[in-house]
Parts: sequence; C-alpha cells; structure tokens
Amino acid sequence: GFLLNVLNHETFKNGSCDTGFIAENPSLLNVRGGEDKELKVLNYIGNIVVNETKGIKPQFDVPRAPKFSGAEFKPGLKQLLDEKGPKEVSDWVLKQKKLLLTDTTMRDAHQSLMATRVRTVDMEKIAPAMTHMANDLFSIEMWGGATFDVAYRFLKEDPWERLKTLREKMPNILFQMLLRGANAVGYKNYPDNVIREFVKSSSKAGIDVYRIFDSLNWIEGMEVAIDEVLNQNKIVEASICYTGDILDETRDKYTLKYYVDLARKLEKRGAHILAIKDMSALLKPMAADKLIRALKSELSIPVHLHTHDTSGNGVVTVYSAANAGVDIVDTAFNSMAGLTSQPPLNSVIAALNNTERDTMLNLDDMQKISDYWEAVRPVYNKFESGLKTGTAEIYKYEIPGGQYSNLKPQVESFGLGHRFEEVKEMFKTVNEMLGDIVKVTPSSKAVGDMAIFMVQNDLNEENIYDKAKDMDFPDSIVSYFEGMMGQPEGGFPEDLSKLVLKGKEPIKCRPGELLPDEDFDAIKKMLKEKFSIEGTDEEALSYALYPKVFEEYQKNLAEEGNLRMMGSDIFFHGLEEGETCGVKIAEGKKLSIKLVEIKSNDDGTKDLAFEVNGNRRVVTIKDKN
Ligand code: 3PY
Ligand code: ZN
Repeated sequence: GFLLNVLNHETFKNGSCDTGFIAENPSLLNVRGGEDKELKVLNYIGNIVVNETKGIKPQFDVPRAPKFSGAEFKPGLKQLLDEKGPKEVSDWVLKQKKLLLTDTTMRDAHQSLMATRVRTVDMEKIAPAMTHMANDLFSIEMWGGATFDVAYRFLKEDPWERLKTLREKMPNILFQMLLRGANAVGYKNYPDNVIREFVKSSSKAGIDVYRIFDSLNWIEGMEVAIDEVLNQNKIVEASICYTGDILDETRDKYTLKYYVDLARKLEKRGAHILAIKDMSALLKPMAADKLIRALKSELSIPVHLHTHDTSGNGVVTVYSAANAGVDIVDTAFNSMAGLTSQPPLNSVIAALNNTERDTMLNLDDMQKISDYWEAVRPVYNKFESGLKTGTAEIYKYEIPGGQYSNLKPQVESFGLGHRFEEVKEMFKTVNEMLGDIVKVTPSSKAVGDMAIFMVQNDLNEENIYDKAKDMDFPDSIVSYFEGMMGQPEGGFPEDLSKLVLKGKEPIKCRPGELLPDEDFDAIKKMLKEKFSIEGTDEEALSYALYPKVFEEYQKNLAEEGNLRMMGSDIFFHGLEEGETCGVKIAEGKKLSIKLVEIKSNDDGTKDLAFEVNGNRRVVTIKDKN
C-alpha cells in the first residue's frame, strides 16, 4: 500500500521528489485507510459501552419504512415553485378548499420532545415513503431552529448534508425551515452578509419555504432575511409570534389590533404567506377563531398556523382555526405529536374527514408513517423530558414548547433541580419586569437565563436593584438590554436597563447596521489551512454562525471519523456482549461487528474484543468513571 501511494504520487511520477518528499507528505503514511476507519468505529463503540451504557442495552424494534408501489414520484408543489415561482404557490393555496398540512416531525416535533436529537439516518429511511405517500402535504419542516446547531454539536453530523440528502430523496415536497430573522439559526444577531449568504446557500441546497420571525416581533429584525428570500425567488412565510391572550381584555399590550397591524406590515413587505407562530401554545381555540377571521378578512395572502399541544388544547385550536378559514396548519405524525410538540396529524386528518375542510390525505398511509416514527422514538428515550400530560399552567408561564421540555434539565444542571417550581414562577416574574415581552428564541432564552440567575442568587423583583448592583448578569440578558436582539414593543424598562448595563449605552438601530461584514474568504482560507477541508461556502457559513462548535466538529471528525451512517441504536447505545450489528461506514461499505467480550485491566482500562467481518480486533478503552 505504502509503495503504491508513493508510486502514484504526482511529484514522484514527474520525477521531482527529493529526500524531504515523504516527510512533507504525511498522508502517504495513511496506508491502511480502511482499517483506520474501522478502528475509529470500534473506538467509538467501545467508548459508548465502557463510559456510557456499561454494556447494558435495551431491545429495540427495527424501524421499518412502509412499502409503496410505483418508482416514479408525482410532481408536487416543489415543481410548481421551481417552475412558476412563489406567488403561484400562494395563489394555489388560496384556491384550496381542503385544509393543508405541514408535517413538522423532522424539526419542531423532535426539537420539542427530545432535545432535537433525531439523526439524519432515521429521516432518510422514511423519505422515499414520504415522497410517495405524503406528497399532498403543503410542506415538511425539516431544517432550521435548533437543528443546525444540535446536528454539529451533539450528533456530530453536518446539517447541510442532511438537507441535501433529504432533498434528493424527496424531490416533490416543499421543504420548510425556521429562520430566526437576524439571528439566523443562532442565538444572536449576525452581520447582514451572513444572513444573506445563509439564505443563498440554504436555498441552493434545497429550502423552499422560509418561516421568518423576530423574537420581539420587531420587523426590522426580519427585513434582511425577507429581502434575501425574495431575491432567491423562494417562499417568504413571515411570522407574527403570538403571546398573551387576545380574549383577556385586561391585557392591552398584545391585542387583536396589534397582531393584525403587524400582519399587514409583513404582507406589505412582500410576504407570500403569513404565519401565526404560537410557540408556547397560548392561542386558545376561541382566540384562534377571532384572530384567523380577522387576518383572513384583512390580508390577501394565505395564513399558516403553527401551534404546540402543551396545554392539551392543540387539536381544538386547529379545529377552530380550520373552521375560521385558516389555509395551512402545522401538525406532526401522531407518534411524534402532542405535549410540547405539534398537535397530531393523523387525528386532525380523521377529525376533518367528510367535512368541507377534509385534508384529502390518506389516513392508512399516514398511519404507516406514524408507525415508523413510533419504532424510531424509543432509541431517543434518554432525551425525552418525562412530561406525561398536557398542562394548563403553560398559559400562565408562557414558555415555548422546546424550552419548556428542556427547562428542567437546564435548571438541574445549575444544581437547582429542587427549585424548579420557583424558576418557572420567576420566568413569569422576569417577563413582567421586562414589561411583558414576546418570548421565543433568543428572547425566551434571555428570560430563562435571567430567571435561573435570580433564583440562584436569591434575587427578587424588589431586592435586585440593591443586591445585584455589582453582579455580572448572564450574557443573554446583557445582550437583550444592549439592544442586540432588537427593540421590544414598548421599549426597555429604565431601572433594570441601568442595573444590567452598568453605564453602557444601548443601541437603537438594527444590530446588523453596526456589525461589520464577515470576511468569508478569510474564513475559507483559515479552514483550508487548519483542517485541510475544501472551504466551501457552506463550511464558511457554519464557521461564521458557530465558530467553536464548527471547529469542535472538525476536530471530532478527524478523531472519530464520520459516523453519520451508523444506526442510531448503536450510535447511542453501543453493543451488548455477544451482539452482532452491521455498521455502514460509507455508501456501499458495511462492517459486520460483533462485541465478543469485555475484559477489565488493572490500570483502569478495559479491553474490548470485537470480530469485524470475521477478524478479531481488540481495542483498549479508558474507563472514565
Ligand atoms: C426556535 O427558534 O428554534 C423555535 O422553535 C422557536 O419556537
Ligand atoms: Zn414551534
């Protein structure tokens, strides 16, 4: 192998090598590339077994994608968009009598139920069936929100690759993403050119519908994103984030008029669809009726409802919205729905059968897809929140779905698990101290961080002005008061602003106006040098959005190899002694791996003997416990 590498090297072939040649080309020594990959897989599995599962593995059913007939896919809305443009799609939507559905299973559902952990392999497998059976959906939401960051950070996989892989396998369904306006898929404002490049690259890679929102409903925070999606000829779905309760006349900040005015402004900016983003499941059934009737009479674009089922009232809200004439509603397959996730897709289909708003989706087919997800879900058990019922207390706390299920572990990580109820109460108090704001990523994170900070330091709304004079507040709340998340309705409360900023002046303009453009050429150059990667537009963007996370991902890739094709049962649970599994390490390359035995050594390490395609290999793993 080594000799062949040398012989085939360009420099060697053209005869220009000297004695330093081999030293300067260390890749020549990678003579056993295949075996190296194999070893990395064994080390990964070994580490999971020794340091996480201790060799105990629950039994999982193999998730099976349903069979379907016919190899060709039917052209769908994706083709309409590509051929005729976004306006044509929104006109088509307006003409439909049926209620259109978006399936959020691959984005918000798992973000809200299992900390965004669903891996690409589990999505890929159901994609062909989706293309054949679910092509009457309006769209599937499968990217954006927290998926981008979590893919790199925790799943060690490339979100761009997920997008492109799924795109290839689902050529006829519109792909929808959640874009946090000037915060893109992050938690802070980015320079304008980052937002523009992100929209360009993601639309090239396959996104069709951009649900754009601002965490304070501040239109300026959405304008660059809206403008660039229009430039790319993709669908702008501009959002009003719903908070408060329009039925409660004692609350006069977020009224029906507030939402209708906001929606009209977004339509004027060029939105093709208006989204009601009810991230915390606060839109009560009769409020949905009122809001949707008003929007349908004031706007000439379709209305798309996004809600969660945290309160247990999700289906009633969907029904009420359908009755009031909403065009599209977000749902998730039943086995991935309910609680902090979206209302259940299959149940909504059944409820509307034989009515004017019949979705015309085939319930038997949709059941098969739901069955697939039901088999996938147990592998992710450790990421579930443990929440067992819907809760009406969400109306009081106003915490977004994903944050609500994540709050407990977050609070526990601060050692405050026993004070969880206090933190929830404090979330409400902080919202009041801030003057009642819209709470959704990243403003919701600022409120959550502040609530934890206050409980941790025994602060309350009275003693804080004295007790916290010399304290450093969490970064997110500082950034909020600096104006770096945009401007809240009604402005910032002055006393609290002074306390947090300690003399610093807040900005009043769009943060993007102050942030210098990102130098993508410099990033590409650095990435090439540091990680020997190509330095593509996508890689440069990922670095610009999440520099540390992306660097960690690259380092990990070099150490552990690319494990994205490994089955999730193995990726999360390793192997049991005596168990054999197939691990795909590349397209068309599968290893058969058996964990033969585990032996403890005196020095605190363990020897794991494997059989790989029949050959015995032993790896030594350090026991970190
Ligand atoms: C996100 O921004 O990720 C959300 O889902 C907000 O609701
Ligand atoms: Zn949501």
